Amino acid sequence: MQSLLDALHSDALNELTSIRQLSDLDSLKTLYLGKKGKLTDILQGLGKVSAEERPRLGQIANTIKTDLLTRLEQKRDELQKQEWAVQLQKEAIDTSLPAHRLAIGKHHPINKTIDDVVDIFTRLGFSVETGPDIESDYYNFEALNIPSDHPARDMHDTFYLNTGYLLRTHTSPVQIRTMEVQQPPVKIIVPGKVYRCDADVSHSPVFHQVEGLYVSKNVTFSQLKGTLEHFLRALFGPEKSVRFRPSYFPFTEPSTEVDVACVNCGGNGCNVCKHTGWLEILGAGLVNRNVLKAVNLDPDVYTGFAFGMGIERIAMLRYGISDIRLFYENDYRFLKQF
Ligand code: 2U9
Repeated sequence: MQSLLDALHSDALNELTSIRQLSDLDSLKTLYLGKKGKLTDILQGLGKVSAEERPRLGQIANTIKTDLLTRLEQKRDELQKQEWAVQLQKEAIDTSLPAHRLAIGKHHPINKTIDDVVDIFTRLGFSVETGPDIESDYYNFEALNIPSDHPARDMHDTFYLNTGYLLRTHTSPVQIRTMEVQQPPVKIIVPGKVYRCDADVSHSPVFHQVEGLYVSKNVTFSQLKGTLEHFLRALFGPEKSVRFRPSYFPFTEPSTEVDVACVNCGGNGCNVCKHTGWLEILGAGLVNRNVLKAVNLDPDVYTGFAFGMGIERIAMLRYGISDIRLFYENDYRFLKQF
């Protein structure tokens, strides 16, 4: 029996040296030391051995078993380390390689234009006010000297909501709301979305306006002219020619429309300015007496100037964009150019 045990020991050690994979290690363990393995087989013959021999052989069998278990574990460690080494090699990361460049977001040209316009006015002491997109007929029209039978209502292409409510067609209701709660001097700039039922290459049913209002004692038309001239040169360049034409708005009297020399041809005439050499940028005027009365200000004590501009139009002229819809499609190829 001893020779059987010795043979088993050396066979197992031989096989162990040739093992290359962790999975084979388990099979070897089962084959020699498992419940139905070779060692158990041999020990079944222990019954036939004399009672004096039995403890000695039992001890030898135990020593062999312990030795094999130790060596199996050593081999397991060795193979595990080899496997990890191979895996590490395969999955190695070269930290010296340059990283993938992340696509960095850009300011949308509409927001950029709003920011630039608002910045110029805040530097002149205007503060920013905003208000709700859903307005009452009173704040959008009545208080601004546009009663329901006024022809100017047609020009606003209003989206009406439930009786008495609508989507604001201009940001002017914010100026009314501000004057209701703030005593003059009121000097505010009001950016925001406005809504008009109109759509083509240069009109969108939702667009952006920036309006301004200055109400105090002794506000004059020449202050309005100086302010707007400064604004237009700050936005379009210091040498730009500016002209004021007489116009009409229900909320201002007198009223004016303001042009700058064409950004495309410099005033010589081209498609962009329809061969006039001028681009219309702003509407403005002195606040109508009826509007001051609507907010309980005495028009013989207070005067004011107001102005308004469409941001999409300005952005299209600044960046040479011919279709307004490009602003709203969020095509990254368009947006990344700004
Ligand atoms: C109050 C009093 C007066 C705001 C003004 C304009 C002239 C004007 C247009 C420009 C292009 C609208 O987007 S657009 O179509 N705006 O021409 N806006 S004066 O006048 C006000 C506003 C509020 C209390």
